[in-house]
Amino acid sequence: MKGTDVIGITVSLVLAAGPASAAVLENLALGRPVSVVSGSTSGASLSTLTDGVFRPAGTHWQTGTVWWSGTSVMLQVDLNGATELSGAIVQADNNDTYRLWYRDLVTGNYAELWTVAAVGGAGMRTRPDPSDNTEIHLFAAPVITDTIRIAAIGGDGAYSLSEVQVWGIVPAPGAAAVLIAAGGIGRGRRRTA
Ligand SMILES: [Ca+2]
Ligand SMILES: [Ca+2]
Repeated sequence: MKGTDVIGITVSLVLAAGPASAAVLENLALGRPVSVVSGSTSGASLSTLTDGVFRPAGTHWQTGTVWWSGTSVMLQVDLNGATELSGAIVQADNNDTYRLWYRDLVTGNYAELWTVAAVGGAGMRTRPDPSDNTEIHLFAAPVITDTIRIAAIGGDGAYSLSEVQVWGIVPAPGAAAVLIAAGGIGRGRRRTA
């Protein structure tokens, strides 16, 4: 099958282009547009989720945040093209569980990326490290995507977010084409979520 060899070559190029350990990661969600996929939110503008600004730790969950009730709300961040993501930082109400998904460029489906667990304290708390807004939760493996989604999946029914960051390597002009090819050439292959 001629496709198999092409896929192997493409993956090698992507890995060769950006070893995460040597590269500087940047917040690729910074300034990117946030939209509502389902449900509706109250409070601050959706743009505050990707403005790079955290609320002071312990801020009341409805003060300067995007908040809602129930688990019907799904939010989406457009990353402006295919990019490789290595990790994420989320600031959310402390006593709930949230989840990030990424759009799989091969299948078009959304796959789980990170389940953001509840933490101690009260009010707005950053994950993975409530005491350090710069610590990045690294995914098990980098993913290539152009869109992420986030939702509350459980807790006390009162949910809020104040910052959603996804960290990756800014593609060099030539590397962007390779990333897109990696998603396109594999069309039809299935990945396990
Ligand atoms: Ca913010
Ligand atoms: Ca809550």
